[in-house]
Amino acid sequence: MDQVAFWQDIQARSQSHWQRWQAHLGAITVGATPHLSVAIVGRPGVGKSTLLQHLIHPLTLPAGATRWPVSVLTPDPPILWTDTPGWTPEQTPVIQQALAQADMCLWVVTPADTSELQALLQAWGRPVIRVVHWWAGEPPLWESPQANFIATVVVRLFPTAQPLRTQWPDGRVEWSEMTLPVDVAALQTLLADVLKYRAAIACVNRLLVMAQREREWLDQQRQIPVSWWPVVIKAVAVTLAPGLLFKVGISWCADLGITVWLSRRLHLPLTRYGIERLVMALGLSSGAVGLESWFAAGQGGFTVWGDGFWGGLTGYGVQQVARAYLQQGVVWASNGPQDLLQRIYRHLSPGSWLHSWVEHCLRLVNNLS
Ligand SMILES: Nc1nc2c(ncn2[C@@H]2O[C@H](COP(=O)(O)OP(=O)(O)OP(=O)(O)O)[C@@H](O)[C@H]2O)c(=O)[nH]1
Ligand SMILES: [Mg+2]
Repeated sequence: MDQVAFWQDIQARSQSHWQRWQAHLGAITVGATPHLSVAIVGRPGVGKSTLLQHLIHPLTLPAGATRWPVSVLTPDPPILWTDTPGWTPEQTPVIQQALAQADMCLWVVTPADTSELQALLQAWGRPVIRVVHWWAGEPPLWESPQANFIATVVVRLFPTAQPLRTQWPDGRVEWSEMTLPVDVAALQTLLADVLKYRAAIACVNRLLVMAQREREWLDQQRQIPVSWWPVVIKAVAVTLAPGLLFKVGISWCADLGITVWLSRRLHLPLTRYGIERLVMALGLSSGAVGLESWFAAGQGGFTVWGDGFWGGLTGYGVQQVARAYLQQGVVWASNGPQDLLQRIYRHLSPGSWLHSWVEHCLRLVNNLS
C-alpha cells in the first residue's frame, strides 16, 4: 500500500470509529483544517512574538491586540500561526486553549531556560519543535530530539554582535566585532519539511484526542455501580431450577442475559475482542454453580442457600468481567484509536521522528488505559 493510500485508509477508519461514538466523544477540531495550525509558546519575554513576526513577514501581527491568543494565517506556507502570552499560571487557560486547537507547537526557549514546560508539553503529546533563541555566548548544545520533541533548532531573532579573532601571518592577533544577522532559515526549512507530513500529523493527533476522550468516557462508565437485581434474579432462578443440569443451563443463560443487558445499559457493543475471556468467565461461572450443586446434593437446606449464594456471586462476577470486556472492545476494536496508532507505528520506518513520536503517543494512550 502506498503512503497516500495508507493514510487515507487510517483516516477513513478513524472517521468511521469517531462517527460511531460521536455522541460520547464530542467534536474533534484538531486536524480538521486544510492548513497546519502552529501555536507558539514559551515563558514571558523569550521572543515568541519576535519569532512569529519573522516567520509571517511581510504580514504583521495585529498591533495592540488585547485578546489572546492572536492568530495569523499565511497562505504560503499554509499555516495558521497562533501567538500566546508568556507562560504564567494566570495565562495557563489561554495557552491551553491555543494548544487544544494546534496541530503542533514551537516552544521558544533561551539557552538559560529551565524546562518546567517540558513535562506539560510531553503530556500534551502533539509534535513540539524546541526553538532556542540564541543571542550571546557559545552556541547552545541540546540533546537529540526524542518522543514528541521532534527537533531542536537555534535561531537568532535580533542582529547579534559577535567577537571576531583575526591572526595575521606575522603572529599578530586582532580582535574586532562583527554583527550576525537575524537567522530563522533553519526553522523555516524544518517547517517546510514537517508540512510534507501534514496528513500524518493531523491523523495521529486526532487518534490521540480520540483515545483520551474515550478514556474519559469509559472512566465515567466505571463509576456506574453494579446492578443488584440481575444478581438477585439469577440467585433465585438457580435456586428454583430442578436438577443439576437445569441449574447449569439457567446459570449460563442468565450470565449471557446479564452480558447483553450490560451492553445495552453501557451503550457498548458486543465485539470479538477479548470474547474468549468472556466465554471462559461464563464457563467458570456455570461450572462453579454446577460443582456447588453437585457437592451439596442431599444436604437439604444447605443446597438452597448454597445455590442462591453461588448463583448471586457468579452473577456479580460476570457483571465485572463483562464490563471490562465491553470497554476493551471499544478501545481495541479494529478501528479503535489504540489499534490504529499501533498500525501506524508498524508502518513507519524506525529512526524517523514520526516513528518516535507515534511510539510516544502509544505510550501515552497505554498509560491512560
Ligand atoms: N538580544 C536582543 N534582545 C532583544 C532586543 N530587543 C528586545 N529584546 C528582548 O527580546 C525579548 C523578545 O521580546 P518578545 O518577542 O516580545 O517576547 P515574547 O516572548 O513575545 O514576550 P511576551 O509576549 O511578553 O511573553 C524581550 O525580552 C526583549 O527584551 C535586541 O535588540 N537584542
Ligand atoms: Mg509576545
